[in-house]
Amino acid sequence: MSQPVSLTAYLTEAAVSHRIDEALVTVVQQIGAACREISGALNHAALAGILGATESANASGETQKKLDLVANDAFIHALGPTGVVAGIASEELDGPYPVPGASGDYLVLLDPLDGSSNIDVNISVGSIFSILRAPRGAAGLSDADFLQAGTAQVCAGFAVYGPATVLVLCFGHGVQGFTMHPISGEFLLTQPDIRIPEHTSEFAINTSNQRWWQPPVQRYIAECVAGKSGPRGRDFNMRWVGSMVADVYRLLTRGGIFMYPRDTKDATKPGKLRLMYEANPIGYVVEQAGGAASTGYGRILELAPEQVHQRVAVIMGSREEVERVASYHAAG
Ligand code: P6P
Repeated sequence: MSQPVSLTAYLTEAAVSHRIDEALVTVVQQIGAACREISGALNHAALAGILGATESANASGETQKKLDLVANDAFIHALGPTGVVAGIASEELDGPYPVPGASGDYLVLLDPLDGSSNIDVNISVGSIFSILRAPRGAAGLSDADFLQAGTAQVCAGFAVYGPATVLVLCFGHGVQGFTMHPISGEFLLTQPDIRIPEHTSEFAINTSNQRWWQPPVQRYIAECVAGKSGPRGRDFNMRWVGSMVADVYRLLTRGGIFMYPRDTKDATKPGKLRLMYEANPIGYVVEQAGGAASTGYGRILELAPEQVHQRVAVIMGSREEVERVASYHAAG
């Protein structure tokens, strides 16, 4: 079996074929380095005594795990010295972080450790990243510079720290999946040009929230659960990992629909997941793989952001199913 293409070799070729500038290549290589470091930290966490929670909470009011901060630091230490990242926004930072001394043109938005409630029970977690251009470079950087629609992303992707550590990467020219070699730590292209199957019989949703779902979601899930004798005429399967990256990697691989819809549990929140560093980057990947990413009422990537930690309803995956759910929302 020939040696798969390395991330470095892929980036070198993509720089030419997709005119990706050297600075952006550097940013992605450093994101890969941070993911490699985080993978190692997770493998050793129980032995190093860094499982468990800290005394602090993030801007969304969620208790921070020790590894949330380890992951956040890994990205800052990997990206800061490049000089090409003007600023970083992160789930773990109250506000955007202007990188000292940077002269760069890129902004990086991060969920450094997605699904961290799963860490202590040894279930897959991940890192999510979104890359935007800094509209005025580093000199004039302001918080508003981060508030760009998902369609403005120049690159996005995520890592899953599971049985294997994988990196999913997209520059707007298709979706590439890399697997980290457990010994060399090199990311090798194992899933080139990922396409989501349009047709699926698998849904992912936290059904403990069922009593708070709005009617279109109630209808869609009830029809899936009704199975062969119901209006869908076939049985469906359900999965819910509790880590968006793990559920999405599955649907990228074998199809499916992932849903964290708006519900009435807290009427002040439009959803649970964050727009800027969860829904937008993952939605960008899903769309590029031939799927769809909707709030139920519109395309996620076209939303005009109002603040960096804002939440959004998320319905994404196999195009056929997402369009069905959106049609139920349109019908009211
Ligand atoms: P719940 C993890 O905290 C996360 O942001 C996503 O990765 C995941 O899909 C979701 O929240 C899980 O939420 O309410 O099922 O614990």
